[in-house]
Amino acid sequence: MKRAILLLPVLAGVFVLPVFGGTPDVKIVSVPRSAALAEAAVRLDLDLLAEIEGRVLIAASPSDLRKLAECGLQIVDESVLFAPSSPPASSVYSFSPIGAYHTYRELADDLAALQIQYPDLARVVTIGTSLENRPILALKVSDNPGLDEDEPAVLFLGCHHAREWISVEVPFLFGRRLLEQYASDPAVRRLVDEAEIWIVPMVNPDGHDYSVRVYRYWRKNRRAGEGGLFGVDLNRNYGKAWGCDDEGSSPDPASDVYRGPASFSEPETRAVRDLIVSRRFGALISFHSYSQLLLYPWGYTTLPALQESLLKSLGTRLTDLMRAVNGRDYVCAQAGAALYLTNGDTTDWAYAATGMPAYTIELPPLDILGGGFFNREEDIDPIFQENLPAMLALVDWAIAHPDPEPDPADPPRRSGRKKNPPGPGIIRR
Ligand code: 0X9
Ligand code: CA
Ligand code: ZN
Repeated sequence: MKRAILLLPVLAGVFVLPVFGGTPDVKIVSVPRSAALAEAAVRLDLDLLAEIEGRVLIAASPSDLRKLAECGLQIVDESVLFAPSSPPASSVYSFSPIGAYHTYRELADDLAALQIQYPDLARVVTIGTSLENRPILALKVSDNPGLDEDEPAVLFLGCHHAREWISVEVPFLFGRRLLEQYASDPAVRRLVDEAEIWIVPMVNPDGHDYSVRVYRYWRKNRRAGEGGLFGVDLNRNYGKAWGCDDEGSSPDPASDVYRGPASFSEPETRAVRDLIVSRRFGALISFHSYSQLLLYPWGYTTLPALQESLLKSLGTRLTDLMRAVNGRDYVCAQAGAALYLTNGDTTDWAYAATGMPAYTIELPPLDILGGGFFNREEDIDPIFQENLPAMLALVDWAIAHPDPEPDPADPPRRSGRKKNPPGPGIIRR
């Protein structure tokens, strides 16, 4: 029979997962690594895909499955990891191509609906236009949203990376939640009254659309380059230590971490930059997925930022709040020291430019076995709920600390260190 064309190469700890083009009767399963499996793999000519944390992923036909069961191997069905989430039952009536997740169009419609429903609290603002001419939309939540009030602003960003769909939903749900609770929850009302809360759920609409319609694992934007190469990694295109080495980003347009020809070469990063410099921002979270981390600057060096102790203590408070909701552990750490080096990332630039605490949250799951970039639709709400108290606490913190000073420190480039030490989760970009 024809084998599933699913490859899962593990390259220096970087997972690259091509689209699942398998035959429908092939299941992705995992079994524990064992001598019995090794023997069966040779005898049955099994299609072994990868080994992760002691379990071996296999593309198995029905007859493979039967034979594995005969060998007494404990089989876990992992198919859900590799299937795009299916639309919920309700979408039979109103079809949505990616179920509970937002397409760009659905996001634009839902944001517009929020402004109509809450005209005294919500404004949809176009902060820029993507390469393919999609408005990059922000939801501003504040009392007097039509005015620029002299209040600390807090920024929540989602979807620099196209395939990280959950990172759209968490900031969007936060905005909706603030609006829904304003009338009934005095704590929410105080935050909305005393701050301006800015939410950009989809920084990279072109990439997201491509991920929805063409290739689920697309990461970058859709910049067309020579020779049919596409895409700049928007989280390598910001202006702090941009391109300072080729370890934290790549000059090669074919690379998934291509930094672009210059800092802020892309309209999507310029839109975020222009928003940030346009008013007094006091804190920022940029959502990504996956691996349950809360990361703070610097990402381009292992050396600590001048405000390391604040970044760490505030960050740890946030992860404590997150853990308390569902018991799910998020690790708080310096990005460049704990994960891998990057240069040109959002939070390094935002922190350098303004002095505000700027965090990257890597949402669940913890690893590829938990689903990688495919969070089940039923997990969207729990993931949002566990991030909610941290988001509220950060707004509260910004109100109490209204005047961040830019960090003048520009640590000397790069301490002598080994390449890409293993971080707390699976290392992948
Ligand atoms: O590599 C990134 O841009 C982020 N991870 S992701 O898997 N979502 O692509 C992490 C950026 C955090 N910064 C550093 N690790 N330096
Ligand atoms: Ca306000
Ligand atoms: Zn990301």
